[in-house]
Amino acid sequence: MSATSSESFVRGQRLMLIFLVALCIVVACVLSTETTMPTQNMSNKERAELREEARDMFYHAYNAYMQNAYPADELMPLSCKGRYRGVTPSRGDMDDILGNFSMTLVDTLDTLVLLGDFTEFEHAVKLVIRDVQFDSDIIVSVFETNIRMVGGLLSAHILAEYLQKHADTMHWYKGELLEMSRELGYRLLPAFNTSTGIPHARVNLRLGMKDPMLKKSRETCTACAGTILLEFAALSRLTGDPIFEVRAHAAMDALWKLRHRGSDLMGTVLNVHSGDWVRRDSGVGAGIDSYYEYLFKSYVLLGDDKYLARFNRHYNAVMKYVSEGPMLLDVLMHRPHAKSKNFMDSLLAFWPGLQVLSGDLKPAVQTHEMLYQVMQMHTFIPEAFTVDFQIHWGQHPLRPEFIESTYFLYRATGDHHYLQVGKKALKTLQQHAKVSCGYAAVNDVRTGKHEDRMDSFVLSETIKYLFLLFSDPQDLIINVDEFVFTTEAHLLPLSIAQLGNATFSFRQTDEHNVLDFMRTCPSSNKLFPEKVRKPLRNFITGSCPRTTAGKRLSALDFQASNADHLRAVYDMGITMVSVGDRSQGKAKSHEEGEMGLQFMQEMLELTKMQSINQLAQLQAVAYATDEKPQDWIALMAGPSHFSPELTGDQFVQGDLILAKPLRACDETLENAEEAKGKVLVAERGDCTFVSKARLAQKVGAAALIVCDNVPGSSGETQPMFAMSGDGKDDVLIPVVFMYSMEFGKLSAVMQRRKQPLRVRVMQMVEFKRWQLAKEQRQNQTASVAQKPDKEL
Ligand code: DMJ
Repeated sequence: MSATSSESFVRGQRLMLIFLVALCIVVACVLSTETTMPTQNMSNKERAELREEARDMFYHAYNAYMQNAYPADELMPLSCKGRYRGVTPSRGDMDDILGNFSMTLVDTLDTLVLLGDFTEFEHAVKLVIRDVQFDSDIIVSVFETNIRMVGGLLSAHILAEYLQKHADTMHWYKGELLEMSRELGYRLLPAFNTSTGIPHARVNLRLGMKDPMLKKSRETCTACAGTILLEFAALSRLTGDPIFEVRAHAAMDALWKLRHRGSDLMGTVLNVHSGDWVRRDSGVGAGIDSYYEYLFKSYVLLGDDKYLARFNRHYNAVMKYVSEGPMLLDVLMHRPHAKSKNFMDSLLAFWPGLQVLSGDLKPAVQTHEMLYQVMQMHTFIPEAFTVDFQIHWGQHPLRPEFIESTYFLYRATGDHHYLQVGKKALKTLQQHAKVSCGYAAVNDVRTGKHEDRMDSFVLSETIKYLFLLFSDPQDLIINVDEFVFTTEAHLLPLSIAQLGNATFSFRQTDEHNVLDFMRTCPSSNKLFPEKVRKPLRNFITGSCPRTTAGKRLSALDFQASNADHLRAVYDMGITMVSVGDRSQGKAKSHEEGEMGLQFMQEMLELTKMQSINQLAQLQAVAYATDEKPQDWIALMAGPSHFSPELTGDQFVQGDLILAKPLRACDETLENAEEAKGKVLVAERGDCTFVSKARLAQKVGAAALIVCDNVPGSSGETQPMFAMSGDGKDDVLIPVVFMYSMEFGKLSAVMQRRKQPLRVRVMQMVEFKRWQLAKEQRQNQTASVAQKPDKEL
């Protein structure tokens, strides 16, 4: 493993001191003359044409599915046939979505109503009632079955009753879909029988948890367990059976208890029995995404303040640790200052939409802008892309998240930019994903190669959000503002909150006047996202290759020794003062001046953050000097992600001993007996940090120091980093890393001493505090000693 930038946390002390006062004046002057221009408006005619194109897209995909795949769960658009669980060759865990229950049709029912196609809706509902059954010996994902099937059935039931009432149709309908969703809900319930109340990830539709394949089931993801409440609350309130809502609330409560009490962040994978975290990465994308979404939307749908309070706590934590400018980068929930990944995943594209709903528009505009640039750069947003916007995982299964956020941003701002973005997304799908039998996922955005896969969310979300974006709310049969969109874009009416049992009525559509929102201050109609987007316009342009002109240099990337960086900083109007040299920066253009301001803001934040991180995370290996045993010296060391953190006045003390063999990569050590209770030293290399740590723990060492294998390396000249593990947390002894120069000093003392060298592994900040207290005590004693006798 190398000390990558994502792992480094000690950079502040090496950043060149930059003076910015003069610069800020220069830049501010430049910016004061700046005006911003809104995006070109889209005509009503064009918008209507795009809405009709979205409708055509829907029917192209829907008809392909109905004619060639139904009653299968999914359409395989390249082979133009249905995908059946247990019949079509397995794709492994991915197939847990499929329950042989006509998933695409169920998932799509409410879109038919939004399109105003009541005839097809009625026909489709009849098919579902006739054909779909759940008594199958199949293991399915609880999360996916809930959001796609339970959610699909519930919203279709709600809309069927709505049409009975308002469109004088479907009078034969007697709540069959609600009964089906109740039955499916019961089949999911055995998954909730865990000691924590957090549901298992999978369940057998017929056997519950009694399937022998589920014996070892224990891990689930945060989003999997935390994306149940909307559907289950609706199910309980519509059927009058409280069990679903009770179980879903309990799961949410249990998850909340597992947050990290220091950072307020959640991990991604946990053990449903013990409640222990298995993966502590924390972001807003894969594995967590819809848990945050459901906290907020549970508040909106059910009106329970508890969920808003929880959402706010998490939201603040995300904005503090995960959000970095427009980017959202995973950190470790227990070490939130250290980034744990250097890539982002496409699922996080839902986040700006959620930010819009929660009222935080500015960061939503910024992140959406970044994602739009990623999309333009790679045609589609790849499943995962690096911090410099290169492809990490090139697949694109025609996901909805980016279009969903585009829709919410348009609804909140009325800015036609979002219509243009939607147009681009729509045309891209038409050009690169449309095949004769539906729409095919893209296997790799670099090659554009297709995959024989059309997920049900393409119809239920991707195309639905496109259609909604280009539709005027007044033209829709239902007032979408009276509904909450579930994570699968199913519609649940807000009136559910008023329901104690099985009956409810829709609120009148004129209950909320749109004008009320326009009168709010500040009015969302007056917000001007262009101003926020503009500085980010070149955020990622030119990052491939990295050095191309136009890419904004961020403070995080800045290196004082890099001539290009110095020039870029100068061009942004920043005056730098280094030893004996003074060059007055003058912003070349308005845009660069604006970038300069942003750069300085980041630099200030970074310096602040780094000095805090540096102190908080830096470890120390301390020992008493030869001369005065009461005087201690501490050498700088780095922490690890996989071992317990020594905090406060905690330390581990022991005699130093070198591992034999030094690399400590074998089954055991030659000097295993001797190493018991000691602070073991192993050299970096040949095997992973964590395997050395496991060996040290196995032989009973009190702590492990891993010393670098690169001669001359030092924490004084290169960034310190935290050693990565493998996601498991079985290492219980402290493990620290020392560069060669620092370890060299320790080794020299060790060799000089006749007695074993006793060391303390502790936090550097604690060592400093300890030293300071000692000095103060000494000073006090000295001053007392100097005081004249008569004053005593
Ligand atoms: C959908 O099934 C849902 O939006 C879910 O919350 C996340 N993944 C897919 C779409 O990408």
